[in-house]
Amino acid sequence: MYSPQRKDFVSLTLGDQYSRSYTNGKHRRQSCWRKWKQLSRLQRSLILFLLAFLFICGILSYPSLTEQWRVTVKAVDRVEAVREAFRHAWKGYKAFAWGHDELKPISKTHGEWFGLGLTLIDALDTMWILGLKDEFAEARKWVETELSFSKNVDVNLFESTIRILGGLLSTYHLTGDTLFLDKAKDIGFRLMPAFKTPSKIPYSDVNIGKGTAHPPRWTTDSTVAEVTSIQLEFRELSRLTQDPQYQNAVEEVTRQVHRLEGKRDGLVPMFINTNSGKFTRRGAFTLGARADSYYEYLLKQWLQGGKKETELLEDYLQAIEGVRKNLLRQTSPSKLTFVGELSNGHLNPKMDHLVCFLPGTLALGAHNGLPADHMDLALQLMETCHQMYAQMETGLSPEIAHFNLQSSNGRDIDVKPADRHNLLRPETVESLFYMYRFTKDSKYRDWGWDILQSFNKYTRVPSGGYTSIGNVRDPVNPAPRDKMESFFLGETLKYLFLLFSDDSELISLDKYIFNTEAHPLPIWPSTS
Ligand code: DMJ
Repeated sequence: MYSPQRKDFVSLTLGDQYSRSYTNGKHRRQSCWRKWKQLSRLQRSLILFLLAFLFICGILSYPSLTEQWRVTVKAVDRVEAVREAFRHAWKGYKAFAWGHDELKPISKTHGEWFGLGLTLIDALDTMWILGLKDEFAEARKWVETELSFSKNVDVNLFESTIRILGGLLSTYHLTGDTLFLDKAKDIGFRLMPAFKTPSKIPYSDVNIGKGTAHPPRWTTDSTVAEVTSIQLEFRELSRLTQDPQYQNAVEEVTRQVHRLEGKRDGLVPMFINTNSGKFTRRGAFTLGARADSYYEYLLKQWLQGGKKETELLEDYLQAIEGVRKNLLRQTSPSKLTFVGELSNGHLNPKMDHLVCFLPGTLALGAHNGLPADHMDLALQLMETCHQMYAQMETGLSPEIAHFNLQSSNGRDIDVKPADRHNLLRPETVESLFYMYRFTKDSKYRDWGWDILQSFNKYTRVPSGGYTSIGNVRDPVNPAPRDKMESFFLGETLKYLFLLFSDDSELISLDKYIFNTEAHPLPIWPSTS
């Protein structure tokens, strides 16, 4: 008797609750309907209009919300794809070239240039920026225990400054680890004999063990880009060490080049003599090899020093006008803007891939208050550099492109057989990074993504590493060259990562300038 009673009680109670809420709901609906009927026709129309408006807003914002979500997911995927590419490159370097200058990924061995672990040092700050802690820790250990500059080796002043000194200084800034500053001081000091020349324009080569320097065997000339693109690093070394000798040496070069005869509307020749201090082999002007970073460092030194050194700015502005006046042309049929080369008054319609640093540099200048038409030019040149990739069968740019100026039919871009190689260079992705940071136009990310995919398709070596290739026009046989340049890790992958990263405070362009090897150095605080 007990259980049924309890059961009845429960079912009754529930039934009562349900019936109460049911009648309540019904009652509420009836009273709502009554209230609605009591409203005037105008009031009812207004409410209906408002509801319809909210409904349409919801429908319209749905795609943009989903698009935003899609973009975020895509950015995360792309950032991860760069990390994966770095790990793959590092795997090859670790397995076959650990502690050596360069990986030869096909033959699974290494190449030596200076014998100083160039790839490892060039890649230090990239690992830090990509958040690859384990890889960074093992590389740091190598620097601590194995890296010695007390070696009887000849190194190129420019290359070791931008890659080794620059790499160590930026890693010191990012990590605060004084191991890297000590190593930077050591190599900086050992490079100083290069400046002991009759003119104080440095020699190209230094023996860092013996403390002697010399020009290349066949000439007493140095390359203009080389002697004018070591300033950011040596100036920073002086600031950190409070020892002015480094800054004094490189600024003497800047002063002399500023005054020199033989420029054309601010454009510099490619060679300078270490005895006379004068330009030689005058009459040839390019923004490519042997002159490129002269222009880059004018702007970046001006920024590094807090926009006070007006001669640097004047030289930069004059040079960009010189580019417009002497070197700028448009192709046929598509009107691509490019920077040609001038040789004894004759315009040669060719452009090195190296010139693709220029859109990024122009955009950086415009971001810092230089004329808006610098940005216009940056936009046009960026398109051309993109086309240098997009029009090739592998999606990778050749080392040098020739452009069509004839109005008759033809392709805008032609590549000579000897220029079809790709060395995994960074300049285009470098500029894409600047352009994206300043415009937020997602097409720059998409172009960078296409490039990364082409690197993965045509230059990735299964056992680890990436290789430069000999023919960007042949997707069936791109002709691997068996060499991974240190700048692929130091620059190319770093700029791709920063291009895809949504964190624009990660190496803010208002706080850092990148040296020409993509090593970020701080813009000096105004008290420096
Ligand atoms: C790098 O060593 C530097 O970017 C330099 O300014 C030019 N050449 C290579 C990359 O292409």
